[in-house]
Amino acid sequence: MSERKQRAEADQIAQTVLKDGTNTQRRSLFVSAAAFGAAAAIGTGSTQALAQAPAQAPAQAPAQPAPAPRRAILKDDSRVLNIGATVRSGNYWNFKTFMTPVEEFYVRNHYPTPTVEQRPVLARENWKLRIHGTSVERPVDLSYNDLLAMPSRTIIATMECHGNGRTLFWEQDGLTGQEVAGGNWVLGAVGQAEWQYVPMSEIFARVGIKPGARTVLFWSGVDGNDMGRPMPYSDVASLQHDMGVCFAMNGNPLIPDHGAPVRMVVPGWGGTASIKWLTEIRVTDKRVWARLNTRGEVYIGPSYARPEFSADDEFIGVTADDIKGPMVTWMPPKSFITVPLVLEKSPSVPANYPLQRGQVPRLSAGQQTLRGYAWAPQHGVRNVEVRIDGGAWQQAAIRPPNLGKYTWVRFDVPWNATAGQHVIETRATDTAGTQQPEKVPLNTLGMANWAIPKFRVEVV
Ligand SMILES: Nc1nc2c(c(=O)[nH]1)N[C@H]1C(S)=C(S)[C@@H](COP(=O)(O)O)O[C@H]1N2
Ligand SMILES: [Mo]
Repeated sequence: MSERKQRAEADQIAQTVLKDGTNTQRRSLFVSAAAFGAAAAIGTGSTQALAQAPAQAPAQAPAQPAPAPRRAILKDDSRVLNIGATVRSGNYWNFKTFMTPVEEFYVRNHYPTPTVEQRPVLARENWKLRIHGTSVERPVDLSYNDLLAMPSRTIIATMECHGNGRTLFWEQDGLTGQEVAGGNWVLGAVGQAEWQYVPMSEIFARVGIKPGARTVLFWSGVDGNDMGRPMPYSDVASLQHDMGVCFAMNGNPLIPDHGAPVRMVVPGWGGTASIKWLTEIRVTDKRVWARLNTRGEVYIGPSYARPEFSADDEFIGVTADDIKGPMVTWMPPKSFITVPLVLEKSPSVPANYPLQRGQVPRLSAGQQTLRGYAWAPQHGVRNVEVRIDGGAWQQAAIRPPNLGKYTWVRFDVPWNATAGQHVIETRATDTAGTQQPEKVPLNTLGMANWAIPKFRVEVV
């Protein structure tokens, strides 16, 4: 199936999901009753329309019951934001906990979540992980039970989509909305979980790696035939204890939306490296190019050099012409307060966003505590600062725990809010001294925008 056809199919599924009305109920302190009522009314109308459909079916309807509408994402929509066909954002303005519950964790799929019914290979008893390649001494096929019998570790780490914060390009950089394409995550394509995994060090020890390995290709091929990510062997080797083949999230087996039965987890790197529905790891002495390191999840723009390639490289479903820019690796330091960003210029406003286009969230006047999250997965958060209306930066208090790199911290800062419009900014600095900048260079896929976010509020 062509990419365009697949996208059209995904959009159609999303329409069904939107119409089923389950995703419209959202409570927020910030939303006026009128706005909320309008959203709920749309949902109710559609639900009734669907409920009446069977009664209008002709008498000679086929004996086969109509199949239930297929859902692109299986998790309940009540605790996530529906921003597109196969994508759900976390409702970051509602985040309170250090660990993100699985139900509130963002989902980023390029295709609908594959189920065991559609893809029997995903059943635990059928699942196999093939580990092979020119740089592997002893190729193996691991079953699910073989994997669980291997030594495993757990790590607490954030996972963040490369496109998280794309909204900041539209809202802050004075763009027309044409320059940057992609989903409107606002700031919620990030969450923190405890991942249980068999480290790459164990995998490598099991199969033996020959000298001269250059690339480790993590491949699914289950949800779409271009879903796999090559990683330089040197990066995998340096992360070999911290990244691995993951089978549990927050203490429970993975659910389908998060890659059941088995996915990769590469802490600190943009989410794409953490390939879901994993079936194959191939280690090779060649450089490898696929969709997710050529024209997807890469920095494309005047500030970014197109990577070098050679005729000897391996191309999977792409050609040298598809190589558009360097792939995103580590996610940069970022921060937010738990207030929904005003969406004014963004090309789209998610259907169940708590604010309508241009609507400014309201806070009551008086003593407030502004709360937020900051993360800097490569080196860990050193400090977080907040400033109001362009005034002096003030240190926020970082609330324990702070587990260092890979994890986020929660912070808070007191504010005596006076009536009127205000702008609140947050800035994280990591332990290497890297600080969120005022602006980041444009890239056309809107990757990794880590500029200081500006939260507009109206105090009444
Ligand atoms: N097979 C497969 N793996 C995938 C993807 C996908 O579409 N297919 N999306 C990637 C992207 S872009 C991200 S951000 C993470 C998201 O993981 P999550 O949905 O569990 O939050 O999965 C990655 N792994
Ligand atoms: Mo992503």
